[in-house]
Amino acid sequence: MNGEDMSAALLIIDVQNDFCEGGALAVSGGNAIVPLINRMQDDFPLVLATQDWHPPHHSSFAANHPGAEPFSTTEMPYGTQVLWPTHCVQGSAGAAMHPDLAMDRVSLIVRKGYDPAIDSYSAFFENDHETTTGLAGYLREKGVTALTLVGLATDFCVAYSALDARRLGFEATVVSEACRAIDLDGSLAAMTERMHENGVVIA
Ligand code: VGL
Ligand code: ZN
Repeated sequence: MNGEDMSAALLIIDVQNDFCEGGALAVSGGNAIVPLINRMQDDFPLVLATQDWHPPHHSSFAANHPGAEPFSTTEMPYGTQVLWPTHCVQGSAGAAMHPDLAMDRVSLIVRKGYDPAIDSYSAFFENDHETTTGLAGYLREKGVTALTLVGLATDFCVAYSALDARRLGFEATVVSEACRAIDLDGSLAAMTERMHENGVVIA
């Protein structure tokens, strides 16, 4: 890849301790993608990351809905919401990036999910699909037109970010060997189909 060309960026999604082995919402094989993501960074002039970053009283946590089991769903004003185990609490060890993830070349970390009332899977919009994180403006000002997405989890934050990237007019490629899925009730197949339908390249 041309080192002068800033049009391609690598977007590393939520490679945080809570999504890796031993974490509160561990994604099977999450650790295994870290060396691959570290190597991939060399191929991109711009590297960005997201960090799931919830207050303790976040409404996506089952623990904040008396009687609700983790991985059940509830209706929120913005639609159906999965109730997750408590994870990625602001400032906790679980919310930190995986210690082996190379961060030196990461120029921007987008934190998301900090509004207690709304979850945010996508790097671009919260789950109301309206409240922006500001990432699209950053990428446009940098002249980025094509995004490569890697990280956790394929069927949630990676997929929603890739779909929003397409909706905003960016090219989007998801490198599946550098991602791992939660796969809740067929979510991986469903989100893979949605990504295909919307022009996300799955490599
Ligand atoms: C994620 C569930 C809850 C993700 C974040 O990073 O895919 N999934 N919060
Ligand atoms: Zn979360």
